[in-house]
This record gives sequence, structure tokens and C-alpha cells, in this order.
Amino acid sequence: MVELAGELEALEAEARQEISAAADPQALAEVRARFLGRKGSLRGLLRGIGSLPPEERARAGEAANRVKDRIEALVRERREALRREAEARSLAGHRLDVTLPGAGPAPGHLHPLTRLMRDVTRFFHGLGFSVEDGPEVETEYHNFEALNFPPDHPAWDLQDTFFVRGGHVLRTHTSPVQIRVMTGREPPFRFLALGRVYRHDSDPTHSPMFHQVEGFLVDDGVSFADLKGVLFAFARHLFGDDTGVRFRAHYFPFTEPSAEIDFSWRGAWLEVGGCGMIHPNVLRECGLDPERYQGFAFGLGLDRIAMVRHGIPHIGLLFDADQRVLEQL
Ligand code: FA5
Repeated sequence: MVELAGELEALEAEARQEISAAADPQALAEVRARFLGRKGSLRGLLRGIGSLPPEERARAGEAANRVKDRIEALVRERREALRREAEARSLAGHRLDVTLPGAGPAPGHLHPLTRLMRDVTRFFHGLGFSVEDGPEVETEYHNFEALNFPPDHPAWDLQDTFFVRGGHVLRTHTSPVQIRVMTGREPPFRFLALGRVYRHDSDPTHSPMFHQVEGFLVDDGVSFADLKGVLFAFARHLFGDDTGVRFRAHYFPFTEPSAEIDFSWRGAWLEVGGCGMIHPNVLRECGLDPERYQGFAFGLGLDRIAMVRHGIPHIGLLFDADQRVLEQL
């Protein structure tokens, strides 16, 4: 019996040492199995109990059970200590800094064309132009006839028109706003009209729906030089002080003389629109005396300007509403 007590004591001391050395729950489970498992050291010791006299057997059994309970308690303690250590390590690794700024929703921004239209409007406000509006479903009269397109003239096809039943079209340009604004009013006029226009047209630089800005000024003594001055100032506002402007003789039924306008952009010429002195027939159609009043008008494509400003290779990218593209603009 004395011998057994000594062996139990040694076993307990050995278990205590190994338990406190177990570095993780897996190692701890192995230590426990080695000492208390079915093939463990304690069972091995107890096998000898059978050879003891019966009165000693019970005491030996009790002593062994006490050792077992103590080892179990040590394992529990160590398991709990390991759990606390792991928790402390995890907390230290995932430290929460409550002073960091929160992840708010990403701020949106205005569409590049909206920004451009606001910029254009602000610039022309500075020159005394105010903004007028017109319908996108327009009468053939305002879109063509009143602008001096002869009826059934092939010029109607120049603009690849979308026809709507009942003498209406989707406006092919912003010029009909000239007619709506000038009719029944007395000059001086200084107006701007911006918005969507439509043409049966589609390729990397042409879209069936696009945007124009129309500017027109009517007064007495207005000349082509005034038109040039305004467009030069506008080009420089848009693209910088070394921007060139080029006028190429052209034909529009509603202006005479007429020109196409190019702005220079990084060494290349970019066709931005058309312009000219408002045709006497148009002034007359609006009830104005062409002997007394002269005016200039211009119509520029805004999408092209937005494309070069942002380096967009295909006009469709402006309208696809692709978040990945718009976020870059
Ligand atoms: C006109 O639309 C005339 N109304 C401009 C004008 C106004 C002339 C006042 C005289 C006086 P044009 O068809 O050239 O002109 O179109 C003007 C500009 O719109 C073009 O230079 C181009 O920049 C743009 N544009 C034309 N078609 C498209 C299209 N399908 N997609 C994108 N931009 C276009």
C-alpha cells in the first residue's frame, strides 16, 4: 500500500508538470488521455490493486480516485487558462479602435454632362444670357419650316429625323427654341437653350440621343465679330487659354453666313458645332424686321466636349449608367 501511495504521488506530480506544460487544448487532451484514459497510467497502476489484501483495496481505490479528481481539476483549470489566453490573444489581434472614422456610404457625384451643362450655363450667365426651354417632342414647323428648311427639302434628311405621328418629330437640334423664344417678343435677346436632341445616328462618336447647347443673341448692330468673340471666350473657358477656334464655311438653312466651329484640344481640332448669323427669313418668321435687327446663333454638341474632357473613347459610355465608368469621371 505504501508503495502504491508513493507511485500515485509520483504520477500526480508528473501529470501536474505535463498539464501545466500543455501549450494548447489538443496537447492538453493528449496529456489527459495519457494519465486518465482507458489505457492511461492511472489505470495501469490500479491494475495492481487486485493483489492487495481486501482491507487495503478500498483505501487504495479511494486514494486513486482522489488523485484522479485532482488531475481532472488540474486539466479543467489548464483548459480554462488556455481558453483565456487564446481569447486575450484574439482580442489583442483584433483591437477595435473606436476613434477610427466610420465607413460611411460612398458619396455620389453629378453626371459629367450635368456638370458640363451647369458650367456652360454659369459661363453664359456671366455674359448676360438667360436659359430658355423647349419641348423634346417638337412640331415639324418649329424644328424645320420656321427655321427656313423648305418643305420636303432633302435637308430634312440631313438630320436623320425620328418622326412622330401628327406633324411632330423628336427635335433634331435645339434651334427650334429660337423660334419659340423670339416669336412675339421684342429684342434685345440673349438666350441659351440646353437639352436632349435625337437623331437616327449611332457610332462611337454619334448617339441617337445627345445634348446640345444653343445660344443666340439678337439686337441692332450685331455682327459675326460678336459671335467670334463669344465663342473664343467660351472655348478658352472650357479648355484653357491656349485653345484655338476655327470657323469653316458651311450651310445651315437658318443662318447666313454659316460656319462649322472647331476647338483645338491637345493639338487636334475637334468639331463642336455650327453657327452663323440668323437668316433674315427666320427673323421675319418670328415677326422681327431683319433690316432693324441682326442676330447670331450657335449650336454645340455637349457630349463631344464631355468626351474629350474626360478621355472617353465611346459616346455610349456616357449613357450606359455603368457605375465602374461613372465613378472614374
Ligand atoms: C446643328 O444641329 C445646328 N442646329 C447647329 C446650329 C445652331 C447652327 C445655330 C447654326 C446656328 P449639326 O447638325 O452640325 O448642327 O450638329 C451640331 C453638333 O452636334 C455637331 O457638331 C456635333 O458636335 C453634335 N452632334 C451631331 N450629331 C450628333 C450625334 N448623333 N451624337 C452626338 N453629337 C452629335
